[in-house]
Amino acid sequence: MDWLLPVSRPGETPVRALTIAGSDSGGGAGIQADMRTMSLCGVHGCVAVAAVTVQNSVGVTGVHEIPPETVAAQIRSVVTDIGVGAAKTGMLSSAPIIEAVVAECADLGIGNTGRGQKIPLVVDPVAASMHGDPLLRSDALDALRDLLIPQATIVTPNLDEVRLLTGINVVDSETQAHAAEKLLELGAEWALIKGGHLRSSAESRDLLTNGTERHELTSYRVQTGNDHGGGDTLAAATACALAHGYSVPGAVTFAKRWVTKCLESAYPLGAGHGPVSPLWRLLPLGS
Ligand code: PXL
Repeated sequence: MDWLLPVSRPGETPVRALTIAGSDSGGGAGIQADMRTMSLCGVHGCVAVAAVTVQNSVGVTGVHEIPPETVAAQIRSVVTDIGVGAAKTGMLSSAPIIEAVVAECADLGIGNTGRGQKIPLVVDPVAASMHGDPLLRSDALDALRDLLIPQATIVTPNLDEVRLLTGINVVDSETQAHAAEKLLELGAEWALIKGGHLRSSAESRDLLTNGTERHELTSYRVQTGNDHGGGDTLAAATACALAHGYSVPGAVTFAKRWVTKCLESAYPLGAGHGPVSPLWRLLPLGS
């Protein structure tokens, strides 16, 4: 377990990270998944809630958006007092919320701001739940593509989100590389194109590139129907490692191992899809 992130001593202030995302009342994805992973990675998680979903293991039946100025105020409040080593975005729901997040982050030095000193920003471009319920308004796609992606230190779409953002249907390594190029053209510093939804392959083969470096990250595919919150967990673990000062390839390598363990520990919940789980971390190491 020497791959795990270092943990602070009791009483010592831990490394901090910020999630700007939606709440999942079922506790499987969104802010709840981010906070679980941050806590069990030993990172203090701060939160800017962008939307509240009414949700269980079967689906999403309601969305209540937080006023954009309140989302921005949460970000400013924690960054200017507590300080964060990295931030991540998840469900942002609407164009006005995306615009407020982008402006606030730019002002606080979060993400690609065009200025020197910056706090890394992981953009998980959440568009829909695994049940197919929308988590992003259709008129917010342009804001996501044109405003938020250019601010990303790394963008971590699933293959449905890749299709939405680039129009490319990833079916093999060639289309995976093409999609990565497109996301870099949109302005992201790094793109991670997951192989997780390529159901035909026995392995999960993700491509991570910044246009100069190219990393193929392979892990075996964990067969489970309980993978709710998997993308959130990967992005949150990446943010945790970036907050610790890891390079982007180092952070994603850590996050892949983390999410694989969480997929192995996923459990059934309710009548639908259960969540990936970082609770394995509470077991004695090595068990
Ligand atoms: O897993 C993506 C996601 C992110 N955020 C919220 C969600 C979901 C999926 O359901 O509900 C709030």
